[in-house]
Amino acid sequence: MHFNSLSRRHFARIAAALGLPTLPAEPLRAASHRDDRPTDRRFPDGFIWGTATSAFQIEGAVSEDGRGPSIWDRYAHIPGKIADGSDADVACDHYHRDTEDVQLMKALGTTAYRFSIAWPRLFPDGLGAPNPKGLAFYDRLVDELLANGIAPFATMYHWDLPQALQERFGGWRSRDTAEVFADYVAYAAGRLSDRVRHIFTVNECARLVQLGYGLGYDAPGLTLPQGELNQVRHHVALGHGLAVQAVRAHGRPGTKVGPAENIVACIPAFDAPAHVRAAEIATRELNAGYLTVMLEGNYTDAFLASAGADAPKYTAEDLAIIASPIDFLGLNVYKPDQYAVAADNEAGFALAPLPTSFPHMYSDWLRVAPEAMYWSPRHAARLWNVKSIYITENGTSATDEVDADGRVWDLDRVMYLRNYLTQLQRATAEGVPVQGYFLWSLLDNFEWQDGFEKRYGIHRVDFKTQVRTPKLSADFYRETIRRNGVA
Ligand code: GCO
Repeated sequence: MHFNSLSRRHFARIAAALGLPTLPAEPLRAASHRDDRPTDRRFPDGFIWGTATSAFQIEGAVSEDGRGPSIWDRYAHIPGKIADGSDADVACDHYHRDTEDVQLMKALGTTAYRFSIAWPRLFPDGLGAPNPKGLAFYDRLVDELLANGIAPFATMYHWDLPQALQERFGGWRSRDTAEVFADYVAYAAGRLSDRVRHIFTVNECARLVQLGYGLGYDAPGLTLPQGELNQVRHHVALGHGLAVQAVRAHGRPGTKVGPAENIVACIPAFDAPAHVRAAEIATRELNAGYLTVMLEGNYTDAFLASAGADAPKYTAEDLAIIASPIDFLGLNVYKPDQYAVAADNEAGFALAPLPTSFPHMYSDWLRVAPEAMYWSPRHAARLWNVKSIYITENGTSATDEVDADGRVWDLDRVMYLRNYLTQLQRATAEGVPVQGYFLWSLLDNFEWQDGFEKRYGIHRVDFKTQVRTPKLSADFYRETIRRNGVA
């Protein structure tokens, strides 16, 4: 039997018999002794530390106060779509526990919170008459955050499209959805941006299109042919641009707006100039459908050539809308998507195959390579001269075993976070303009098609009792925030 296979309880008994110290039942507190090591691994003064969630994944109350159904409500109730057969009808019951959850954020020392607004709460049918009770929830949440010194950062679309729009327009297959999305954003920004000074338009265009309309994993569960898929992608990018313009026209002057995109992270195989340049070129090409067109105002020649007859149909005006100037770039960074090497081909790069033994975290897709957190914002800053970047998501699932005292010693999540944050600090120390970091996630929550099987929170949620319990990673994050440097 390998030593590591001993159960924690068995080890505790051995430790007690040998008089060895067993784990403290109480949370680990920052050591009181002075630490004389250099403090040069600090983040910039004023760096913003936050946590991130999304409406559908935490709120529950799916039929309360006039909320209409979303495509994810419908999808989660289709047998076989969700790994554990669960749904988000209750989730973390955040709709009724928002005040308690704000106190969890405050106890961490965070000064910002990234949440999403549920379109079907404000417009149960996606358009038409707004639902005042739906808006009232976000009014209360924003006021509670501000009363506790936490800046609200609101995402307008985190995949919960009103089901009525799926039925009326075919969702993002129709340009009309992009148009009514802008109307919803105009309404929300008009009523909240006096206090919500940072707005993200769309969360992860890339994933909602590829997994929702291409591979059929996410709602609405479609598997469209490439040409139609490219047109969906164009409509979502157009929705982003129209939303930017809606915030400019209807939001309080000075409201800042930008996307929150899961950048295709292209990492140099190793840090040699030729491979670094190859990774930059790869980043531009592999993000052509979203970030590149948003920041350059055109689809790349290679993107259009590879699409051929399946290329999206668009006008010059569309491109100008998509490239509406933004104030910041939100990047969701989890994993290395591609490793690039220099190549003397037309593309200027080649992609190295990822070995099957490449390490990953508890989710198979979540390959672990902390340097993704250094290169992704650095590429964005160098390629597109972006002046303000937020890491809008970073975190990992873990097995999160609960010990006899109800504690979760998620050392794997702490290892992941420590190493990614070390790479992020490396980037900021070199002048990459990252203004803040939002940890995914404040709470264990409904992880889309994984249901509640994959836990990403730094607070454990007992979904039977709704009790929230800080994990070791919450202690780690609190200490990192306290010192503005990696603990
Ligand atoms: C995403 C979404 C989140 C996920 C998180 C873990 O990036 O896929 O924004 O809603 O829950 O990333 O997969």
